[in-house]
Amino acid sequence: MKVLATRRLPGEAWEELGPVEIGPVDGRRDDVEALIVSGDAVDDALLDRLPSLRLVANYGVGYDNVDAEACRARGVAVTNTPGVLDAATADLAIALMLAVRRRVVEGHELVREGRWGSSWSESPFLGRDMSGATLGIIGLGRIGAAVAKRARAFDMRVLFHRRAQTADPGYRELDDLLREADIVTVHTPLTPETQGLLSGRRLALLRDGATLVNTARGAIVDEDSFVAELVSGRISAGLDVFAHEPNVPEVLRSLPNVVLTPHIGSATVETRAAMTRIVVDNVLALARGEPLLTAV
Ligand code: 8YV
Repeated sequence: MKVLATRRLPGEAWEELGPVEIGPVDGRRDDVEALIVSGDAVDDALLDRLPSLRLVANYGVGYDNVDAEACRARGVAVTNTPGVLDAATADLAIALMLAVRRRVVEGHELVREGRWGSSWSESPFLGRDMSGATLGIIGLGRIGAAVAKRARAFDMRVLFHRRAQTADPGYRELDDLLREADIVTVHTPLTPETQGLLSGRRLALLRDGATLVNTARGAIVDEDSFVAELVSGRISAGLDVFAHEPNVPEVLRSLPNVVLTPHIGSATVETRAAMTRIVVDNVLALARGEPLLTAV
């Protein structure tokens, strides 16, 4: 079975696939039956060029890059990598909260640049406590729940919003959650429903001094309005994802109230190896005519 991957994936499991062609989909390919993508776009135009395709194995839990409806219409299965990256992504969300609230990166730059002695007396580098802060989690799936668990260890007050209302005392309507939280963290998938969910109107509901952390997808937030709020200095942010990766709005790069990382939520040796394991097992299942492990 011909397998094409847009890149080689890390981890021992990869070898079990045997020969895999690595590279972009160039021109029409009649032979390719399984395509492994890492966030690359899979749309009708690409599917047209792969008439024998039976599986798109996405290296990631979010599969907004794949037109799943177009795949379904052609009988092409789609798989993702759920479950194994919850802890790593939740850890990064917490790391970004700490980095922003405790001004870790600003402090790091000050020390590195030899400005500690001269400027410390003017600015005692006061941050804000995590302990006792109110955390608002948008999307309480596997990753959101892993963040909630960590937040409780920090003695935070945890509120959440999710699509389905519940009687849980921590549940809030989205607008209320934005008004009430000191820190808001985003953990929904990007879908037509969540695109632009954090609109300019909603961002304006955030309290002065609030922090927004996004390790989900950039397009869930209206980036232009968000940048304007950050430039004003009214709120702060920890961002691992952006609307047009790898492009980051230029102005964000110089703001002291923003910590930026390059989409590394799942980027640990252990987690990426576990993601590769799922991709490989799905491709092997297809080759053996067995049920796929994580079809979406
Ligand atoms: C990326 C992710 O997919 O799982 C997701 O949804 O965003 C990440 O794990 C990964 O970086 C590969 O592109």
